[in-house]
Amino acid sequence: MTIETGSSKQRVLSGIQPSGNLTIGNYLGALSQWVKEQHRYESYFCVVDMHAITVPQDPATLREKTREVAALYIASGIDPQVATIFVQSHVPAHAELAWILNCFTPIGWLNRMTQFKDKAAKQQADTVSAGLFNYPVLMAADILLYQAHQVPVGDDQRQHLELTRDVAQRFNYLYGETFVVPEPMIRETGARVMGLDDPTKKMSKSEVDSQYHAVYLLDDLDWASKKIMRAKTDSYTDIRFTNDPERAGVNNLLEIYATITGQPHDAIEAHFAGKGYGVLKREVAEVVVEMLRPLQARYREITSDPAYLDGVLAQGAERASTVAERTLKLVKERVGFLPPYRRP
Ligand code: AQP
Repeated sequence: MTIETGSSKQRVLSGIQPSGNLTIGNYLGALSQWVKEQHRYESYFCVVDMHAITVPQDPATLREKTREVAALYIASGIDPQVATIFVQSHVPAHAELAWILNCFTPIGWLNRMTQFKDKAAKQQADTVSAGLFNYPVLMAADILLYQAHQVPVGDDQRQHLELTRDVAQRFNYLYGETFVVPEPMIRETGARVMGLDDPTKKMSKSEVDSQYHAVYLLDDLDWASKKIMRAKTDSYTDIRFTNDPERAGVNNLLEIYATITGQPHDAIEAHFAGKGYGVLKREVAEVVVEMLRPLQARYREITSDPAYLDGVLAQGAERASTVAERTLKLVKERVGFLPPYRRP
């Protein structure tokens, strides 16, 4: 049986947490793919503030970052007339479905999640929240509510996507076809941009120990360039793509260059043959800066009119709720909840 979505296009859903400053990793791994695919799919892009509170957040900063991330979606090229942009907490169906799915997700599945282990390890054991543990179930709810066929994410989200598929299949097996089982859409280059200060670690917006870790989308352009010029490399001299962990820094710079320029690996290696790391860094810095320049100009334009963003988010919440509530209603019927109470 195919699940009726009421659209001739397949659906896409993805989101980013407003848990810090968006990095070029978020852009290259996720956002740039969303922009590319928005016309091909019926797309839903949310700012996942409910995910963000799985680790401590300052309320005023969370509000500010939620708007900033939404504006960055538009500045990156998501057209709110084409795709639905919304804030997760504006659509209560996410929390409701997450609870129901929690009741169908074995703890053993969640115990295997590496992101939980990594994030829990950064906190004092007695402060790690149940929300952080259940994060992948909320993510499953986000995706399954919209009957998304494809989920464009970076490589770090692969395991959560697998869990989403498992949860959907389990529910479908128990109650009959209810959810589309989604596929990950993970790009070949740029799916895992590494830290500039430590290329063995993923570039992450919440990694704030070193000021040289990441380039942020709203960084001053000279400062962004300086960070790339200081990126960790190695003591070899040749410039080529490699899996050698000792050379992860150079490989990371080449991957960033390849993702932005779209050039094939052999052409890039030929271009840099015989050149030094200084040239590599300078040219990577140039392409990053030229990518950020128009994005930042659009961001300034969007944020100069707060009412415009309010309107986009209000319209997005309306559109998203309509779709989400349809799925939630079906799920509630399937599990045996009474129909909604109506005032006599
Ligand atoms: N370094 C990266 N390379 C490629 N893609 C990345 N993504 C994140 N980092 C990289 C992708 O960006 C999207 C947003 O992710 P998220 O905000 O939901 O959380 P995350 O995956 O945990 O990303 P961060 O930046 O590391 O956030 P924090 O530090 O708050 O946990 C996802 O599609 C992700 O794959």
